[in-house]
Amino acid sequence: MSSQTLSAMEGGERIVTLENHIIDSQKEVPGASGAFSALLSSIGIAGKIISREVRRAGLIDILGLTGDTNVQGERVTKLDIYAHNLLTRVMARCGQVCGMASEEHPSFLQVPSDLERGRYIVCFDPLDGSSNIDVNAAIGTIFGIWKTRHHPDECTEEDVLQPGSEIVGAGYVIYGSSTIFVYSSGRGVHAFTLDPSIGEFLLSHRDIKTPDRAKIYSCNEGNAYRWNHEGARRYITYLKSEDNAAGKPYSGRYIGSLVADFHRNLLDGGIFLYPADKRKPEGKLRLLFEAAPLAYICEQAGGAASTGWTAIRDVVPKKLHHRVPLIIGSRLDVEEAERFIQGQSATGAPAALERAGS
Ligand code: AHM
Ligand code: MG
Repeated sequence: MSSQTLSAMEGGERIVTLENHIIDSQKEVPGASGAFSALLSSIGIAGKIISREVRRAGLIDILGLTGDTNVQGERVTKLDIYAHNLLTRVMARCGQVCGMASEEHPSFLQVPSDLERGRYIVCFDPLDGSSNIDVNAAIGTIFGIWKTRHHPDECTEEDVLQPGSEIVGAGYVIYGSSTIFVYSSGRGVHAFTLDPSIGEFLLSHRDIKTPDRAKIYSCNEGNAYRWNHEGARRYITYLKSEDNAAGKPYSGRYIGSLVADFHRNLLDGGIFLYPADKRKPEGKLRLLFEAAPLAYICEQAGGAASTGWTAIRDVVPKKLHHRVPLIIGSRLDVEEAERFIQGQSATGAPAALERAGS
């Protein structure tokens, strides 16, 4: 063998595709049938197709895709409905799912009886942050996977109404400067960047751990005057001061696209807040489609997620479109935010005492 060939074999890392990774992870689960792996792979394929469509979104005006019919005379739909239809079709036909729920659909969707049904339930937000498409900001697809409690043929809406603590896998695909697929099935959080030239998601971030302490806070501060809890306002004021636990003001970063805000905070350390407010006393974000899947990912990476009072994983959905206040990100910051919201100071003392002493 020539020395040239030998040096080509040395150095560098193994290139791991999403598919390889899913199969390798399956080998670590004794008795795994491959059903879960097949389901994840199907979501990966849907993510690639949605990515392709999102990449063309800027051409909408030029190609005339905003109407019902494009220049080729083909019927077209808005991107979030396109993503919903695609995911629904892919999930229904992958053979591993018995029922699903989507942020874009009011009711539970059972896989038709003429298709093969599996034991998994999938909840998804097909295109989160879709109001940002027109300004070319990052958007994403969020998904959470649960198991049905019944026989696949008897799965009903009740099977979807499970708390985050019962999730068996979750993830998201972010359509940003790159398309990245992030998932966890309880063995860490891993991210795969799409190489569009070969059409493969390649492992780019192995076993992501989020910092315990944030550098960034993300919230729609324009809503602060109508947040229901004075503690939430006090918390943000505290973050902007030099007297906070970090000893310097946090940076504010808010895209208004949950997946994008979450992804940045996951990698760099950050806290995202969407507190209850007077217009939305129950919160804005949906438990099954947004909060519970991202809480699962965040906890797997060492972070935390809370309503301000309760861990997101413990909230039992009362209906498909159940909404919750969401505080998610670096663990120490989420715990501190909870203390403020519950009327305690950052050190755990009641707010009234702190005010009296100041
Ligand atoms: P969507 O699922 O309809 O896109 O709405 C959810 C989005 C999140 O991505 C984002 O965090 C939030 O709504 C932004 O809300 P606001 O514009 O009120 O700040
Ligand atoms: Mg959404």
